[in-house]
Amino acid sequence: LAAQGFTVFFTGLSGAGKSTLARALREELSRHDHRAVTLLDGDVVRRNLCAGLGFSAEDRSRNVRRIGYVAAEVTRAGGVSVCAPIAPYHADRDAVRRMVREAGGFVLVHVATPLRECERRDRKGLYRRARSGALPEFTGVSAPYEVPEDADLVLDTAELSQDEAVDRVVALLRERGWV
Ligand code: GGZ
Repeated sequence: LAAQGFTVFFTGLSGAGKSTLARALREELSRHDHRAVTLLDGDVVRRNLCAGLGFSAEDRSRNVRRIGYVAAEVTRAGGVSVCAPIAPYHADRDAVRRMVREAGGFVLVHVATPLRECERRDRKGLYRRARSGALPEFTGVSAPYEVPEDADLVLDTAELSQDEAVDRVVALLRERGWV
Protein backbone atom coordinates (compact mmCIF):
# COMPACT_ATOMS: atom_id res chain seq x y z
CA LEU A 1 0.00 0.00 0.00
CA ALA A 2 1.36 3.42 -0.93
CA ALA A 3 2.04 5.78 1.98
CA GLN A 4 -0.61 8.42 2.53
CA GLY A 5 0.19 11.86 1.15
CA PHE A 6 0.14 14.81 3.52
CA THR A 7 0.60 18.56 3.83
CA VAL A 8 2.29 20.53 6.58
CA PHE A 9 0.93 24.07 6.44
CA PHE A 10 2.92 26.66 8.40
CA THR A 11 1.23 29.97 9.18
CA GLY A 12 2.61 33.00 11.02
CA LEU A 13 3.88 36.56 10.75
CA SER A 14 6.56 37.78 8.38
CA GLY A 15 9.90 36.96 9.99
CA ALA A 16 8.41 34.33 12.32
CA GLY A 17 10.73 31.69 10.85
CA LYS A 18 8.31 29.81 8.58
CA SER A 19 10.65 29.48 5.58
CA THR A 20 13.60 28.44 7.70
CA LEU A 21 11.49 25.82 9.47
CA ALA A 22 9.97 24.59 6.23
CA ARG A 23 13.43 24.06 4.70
CA ALA A 24 14.74 22.38 7.85
CA LEU A 25 11.68 20.12 7.93
CA ARG A 26 12.27 19.11 4.33
CA GLU A 27 15.86 18.27 5.22
CA GLU A 28 14.82 16.23 8.25
CA LEU A 29 12.03 14.40 6.40
CA SER A 30 14.49 13.26 3.76
CA ARG A 31 16.13 11.21 6.54
CA HIS A 32 12.86 9.42 7.45
CA ASP A 33 10.95 9.25 4.24
CA HIS A 34 11.99 8.70 0.65
CA ARG A 35 9.34 10.88 -0.93
CA ALA A 36 10.33 14.19 -2.41
CA VAL A 37 8.93 17.23 -0.61
CA THR A 38 7.19 19.99 -2.57
CA LEU A 39 7.97 23.26 -0.83
CA LEU A 40 5.41 26.04 -1.36
CA ASP A 41 7.05 29.04 0.24
CA GLY A 42 5.38 32.48 0.41
CA ASP A 43 7.80 34.61 -1.58
CA VAL A 44 8.72 31.91 -4.15
CA VAL A 45 5.04 31.23 -4.81
CA ARG A 46 4.46 34.94 -5.27
CA ARG A 47 7.14 35.14 -7.95
CA ASN A 48 5.61 32.22 -9.89
CA LEU A 49 2.20 30.62 -9.20
CA CYS A 50 0.84 33.87 -7.79
CA ALA A 51 2.80 36.46 -9.76
CA GLY A 52 0.79 39.67 -10.01
CA LEU A 53 -1.08 39.25 -6.73
CA GLY A 54 -0.70 41.95 -4.10
CA PHE A 55 -1.50 42.11 -0.39
CA SER A 56 -5.16 43.14 -0.30
CA ALA A 57 -7.38 40.75 1.66
CA GLU A 58 -8.73 39.44 -1.64
CA ASP A 59 -5.30 38.81 -3.18
CA ARG A 60 -4.01 37.13 -0.01
CA SER A 61 -7.03 34.88 -0.08
CA ARG A 62 -6.37 33.94 -3.74
CA ASN A 63 -2.70 33.37 -2.95
CA VAL A 64 -3.39 31.06 -0.02
CA ARG A 65 -6.11 29.10 -1.83
CA ARG A 66 -3.88 28.54 -4.87
CA ILE A 67 -1.19 27.20 -2.56
CA GLY A 68 -3.86 24.97 -1.03
CA TYR A 69 -4.92 23.70 -4.41
CA VAL A 70 -1.38 22.66 -5.32
CA ALA A 71 -0.84 21.14 -1.86
CA ALA A 72 -4.03 19.10 -2.27
CA GLU A 73 -2.90 17.78 -5.67
CA VAL A 74 0.52 16.84 -4.31
CA THR A 75 -1.17 15.16 -1.33
CA ARG A 76 -3.65 13.30 -3.55
CA ALA A 77 -0.74 11.88 -5.54
CA GLY A 78 0.72 10.46 -2.32
CA GLY A 79 3.32 13.21 -2.04
CA VAL A 80 4.46 15.49 0.75
CA SER A 81 3.89 19.22 0.58
CA VAL A 82 5.19 21.84 2.98
CA CYS A 83 3.60 25.29 2.70
CA ALA A 84 4.84 28.48 4.37
CA PRO A 85 2.72 31.53 3.57
CA ILE A 86 1.60 34.05 6.22
CA ALA A 87 -2.01 32.95 5.56
CA PRO A 88 -3.49 35.56 7.91
CA TYR A 89 -7.18 34.64 7.51
CA HIS A 90 -8.93 31.78 9.25
CA ALA A 91 -11.41 31.31 6.37
CA ASP A 92 -8.63 30.68 3.85
CA ARG A 93 -6.70 28.33 6.15
CA ASP A 94 -9.91 26.46 6.76
CA ALA A 95 -10.65 26.22 3.02
CA VAL A 96 -7.17 24.80 2.50
CA ARG A 97 -7.64 22.32 5.34
CA ARG A 98 -10.87 21.07 3.76
CA MET A 99 -9.34 20.81 0.26
CA VAL A 100 -6.31 18.89 1.48
CA ARG A 101 -8.28 16.64 3.88
CA GLU A 102 -10.24 15.29 0.91
CA ALA A 103 -6.92 14.22 -0.55
CA GLY A 104 -4.97 12.99 2.48
CA GLY A 105 -3.35 14.27 5.66
CA PHE A 106 -3.20 17.89 6.80
CA VAL A 107 -1.64 19.62 9.79
CA LEU A 108 -1.73 23.33 10.56
CA VAL A 109 1.39 24.54 12.37
CA HIS A 110 1.29 28.04 13.87
CA VAL A 111 4.76 29.54 13.97
CA ALA A 112 3.78 31.78 16.86
CA THR A 113 6.89 33.93 17.22
CA PRO A 114 5.59 37.13 18.88
CA LEU A 115 5.29 40.28 16.80
CA ARG A 116 7.82 42.11 19.01
CA GLU A 117 10.40 39.40 18.28
CA CYS A 118 9.73 39.42 14.50
CA GLU A 119 10.01 43.17 14.61
CA ARG A 120 13.19 43.08 16.68
CA ARG A 121 14.80 40.75 14.11
CA ASP A 122 13.40 42.70 11.13
CA ARG A 123 15.73 40.81 8.83
CA LYS A 124 14.45 42.48 5.67
CA GLY A 125 13.69 45.91 7.14
CA LEU A 126 10.01 45.44 6.25
CA TYR A 127 8.66 46.24 9.74
CA ARG A 128 10.58 49.50 9.81
CA ARG A 129 9.15 50.43 6.41
CA ALA A 130 5.68 49.40 7.56
CA ARG A 131 5.92 51.50 10.76
CA SER A 132 7.03 54.52 8.76
CA GLY A 133 4.03 54.11 6.46
CA ALA A 134 6.13 53.32 3.38
CA LEU A 135 4.78 49.75 3.21
CA PRO A 136 0.98 49.73 3.55
CA GLU A 137 -1.18 46.78 4.64
CA PHE A 138 1.68 45.05 6.39
CA THR A 139 0.63 42.02 8.44
CA GLY A 140 0.78 42.65 12.18
CA VAL A 141 1.27 46.39 11.72
CA SER A 142 -1.46 47.66 9.40
CA ALA A 143 -3.14 44.44 8.26
CA PRO A 144 -4.65 41.70 10.42
CA TYR A 145 -3.28 38.34 11.45
CA GLU A 146 -6.05 36.10 12.77
CA VAL A 147 -4.39 33.87 15.35
CA PRO A 148 -5.40 30.26 14.61
CA GLU A 149 -7.52 28.57 17.26
CA ASP A 150 -7.37 25.26 15.44
CA ALA A 151 -3.63 24.75 15.02
CA ASP A 152 -2.45 21.15 15.35
CA LEU A 153 0.84 22.48 16.71
CA VAL A 154 2.05 25.85 18.01
CA LEU A 155 5.76 26.67 17.84
CA ASP A 156 7.41 29.75 19.30
CA THR A 157 10.83 30.12 17.68
CA ALA A 158 11.80 32.63 20.38
CA GLU A 159 11.50 29.77 22.91
CA LEU A 160 12.52 26.73 20.82
CA SER A 161 15.66 25.92 18.88
CA GLN A 162 15.20 25.13 15.21
CA ASP A 163 15.98 21.45 15.86
CA GLU A 164 13.41 21.26 18.66
CA ALA A 165 10.79 22.90 16.47
CA VAL A 166 11.45 20.49 13.59
CA ASP A 167 11.43 17.52 16.00
CA ARG A 168 7.98 18.52 17.24
CA VAL A 169 6.62 18.58 13.70
CA VAL A 170 8.16 15.20 12.88
CA ALA A 171 6.77 13.76 16.15
CA LEU A 172 3.29 14.92 15.17
CA LEU A 173 3.63 13.34 11.72
CA ARG A 174 4.76 10.08 13.35
CA GLU A 175 1.79 10.20 15.73
CA ARG A 176 -0.49 10.49 12.73
CA GLY A 177 1.29 7.56 11.13
CA TRP A 178 2.27 9.48 8.00
CA VAL A 179 6.03 9.05 8.30
C1 GGZ B 1 2.94 41.01 4.59
C2 GGZ B 1 4.51 41.32 2.91
C3 GGZ B 1 3.87 42.49 2.54
C4 GGZ B 1 2.72 42.91 3.27
C5 GGZ B 1 5.55 42.22 1.22
N1 GGZ B 1 2.27 42.13 4.27
O1 GGZ B 1 8.96 38.02 5.31
P1 GGZ B 1 8.88 37.98 3.84
O2 GGZ B 1 8.41 39.38 3.25
O3 GGZ B 1 9.94 37.42 3.03
O4 GGZ B 1 7.54 37.25 3.53
C6 GGZ B 1 6.45 38.14 3.45
C7 GGZ B 1 5.75 37.82 2.16
C8 GGZ B 1 4.32 37.45 2.50
O5 GGZ B 1 3.72 36.78 1.44
P2 GGZ B 1 2.68 35.62 1.70
O6 GGZ B 1 2.31 35.10 0.37
O7 GGZ B 1 3.23 34.65 2.66
O8 GGZ B 1 1.46 36.42 2.39
S1 GGZ B 1 -0.08 36.02 2.47
O9 GGZ B 1 -0.17 34.62 2.96
O10 GGZ B 1 -0.67 37.00 3.41
O11 GGZ B 1 -0.67 36.14 1.12
C9 GGZ B 1 7.03 39.56 3.31
C10 GGZ B 1 6.50 40.05 1.98
O12 GGZ B 1 5.80 38.96 1.35
N2 GGZ B 1 5.56 41.15 2.07
N3 GGZ B 1 4.54 43.05 1.48
N4 GGZ B 1 2.07 44.05 2.98
N5 GGZ B 1 4.05 40.57 3.94
